[in-house]
Amino acid sequence: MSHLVTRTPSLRRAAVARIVAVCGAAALCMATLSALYAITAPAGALLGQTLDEFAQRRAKLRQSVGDAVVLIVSPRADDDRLRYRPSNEMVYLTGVETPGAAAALLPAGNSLGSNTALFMPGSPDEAAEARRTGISCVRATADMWESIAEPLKRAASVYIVGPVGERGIHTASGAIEARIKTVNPKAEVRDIRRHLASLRCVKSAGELANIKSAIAATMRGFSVAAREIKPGATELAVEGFVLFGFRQAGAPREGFPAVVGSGPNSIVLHNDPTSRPLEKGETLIVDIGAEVNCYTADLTRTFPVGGRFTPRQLALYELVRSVQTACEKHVVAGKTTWGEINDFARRKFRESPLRAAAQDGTMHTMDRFFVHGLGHWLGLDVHDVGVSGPMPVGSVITIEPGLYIASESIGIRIEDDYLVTETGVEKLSAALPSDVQAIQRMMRGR
Ligand SMILES: [Mn+2]
Repeated sequence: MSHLVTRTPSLRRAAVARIVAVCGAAALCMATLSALYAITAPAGALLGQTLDEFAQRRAKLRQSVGDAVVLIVSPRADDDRLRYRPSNEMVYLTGVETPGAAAALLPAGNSLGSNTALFMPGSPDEAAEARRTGISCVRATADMWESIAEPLKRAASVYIVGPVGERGIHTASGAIEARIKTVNPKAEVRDIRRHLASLRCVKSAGELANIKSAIAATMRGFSVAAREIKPGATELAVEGFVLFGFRQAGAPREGFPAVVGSGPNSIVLHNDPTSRPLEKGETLIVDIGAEVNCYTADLTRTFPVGGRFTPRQLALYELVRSVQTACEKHVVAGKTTWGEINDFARRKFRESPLRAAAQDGTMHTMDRFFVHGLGHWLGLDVHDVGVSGPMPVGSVITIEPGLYIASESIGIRIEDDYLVTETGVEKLSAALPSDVQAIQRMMRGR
């Protein structure tokens, strides 16, 4: 269930050796090594986190909902085409990945004699996973409604995941809401996600370690794929090499579908890779994120097909890099909001002396070609939940300026992942450089 954390030390050494073999610069190797060694998880850990981390989250959530009952139900694995992904709420609060498992947070003095009850579908393996959570009250999911009937009847409010009321009628949460109403018609059913969002925004030590592991696996994807970026290769093939690198590093899933776009497709923000062959002189955007222990990375690099940017591409590339650097320095925890830093990035693009043509031929300052938000929260989701106000210390963000000039078929984006700290930001993906020389080295496989 846990991935990188369950590797044996010798396997991990082998992975390190492979990464050393593909690294050129000594600085890159050292940073990569430390990122990999950070994967080591504490004893008794679940999904790379201590049992105490999960218990603290449940206690904080309990504080924010008072005497209400919180009921979290994981989806069942009923889709045989997609790899199962447990619900964020379940893994965040309990570390349990079992399909169809459920958890209830209950007010004190309830008939189960525990603040938390775990409900498992019932095989011996699943019982073993339940024991690893440290939650002592474990029942079968078949008995869930009967088990929580007494606390449900007493509850004025019950929180569930998902839309409630009219909006939830045709969803799984609608069925859960209806079931709650049959037990307690007077209970007010509410959505728990807003309460969880402010908790999830600030990362614990284990969550941060998972994001660093996801970044290390994503870097592996870049180093494998960069060598294959050459005229005649296709976007789909580049995606395949990216996924090969992810799996080699132990990441079982991606946090989002890989974006691989060349030439005219580099203008398309979420370009699904196609069989279009790459052509010399084009830019290629590779925006990828491996998932480790349910946490994802989100990194973008732009490569020159054929190994060299044209002077025009280079000027645009350096502008995007300089805007990213300026934005990194601009973040002040407790003060900077997304709205404000977006305005700041836009102003930086506008101040550049560069100009480009819109498709109607009119010339514009570069802010016209920065067509998306500067970044987002990162965590269990690639566009993670967060707070609406200033960025708190301990939150994790992306900073991803880009330029998309359709009239020249040039798309450029650079994206890195950052921890917001007391003194600014820590670049978690610093081991994957974005200067032109480093990009070219990566493409040469060094
Ligand atoms: Mn992103």
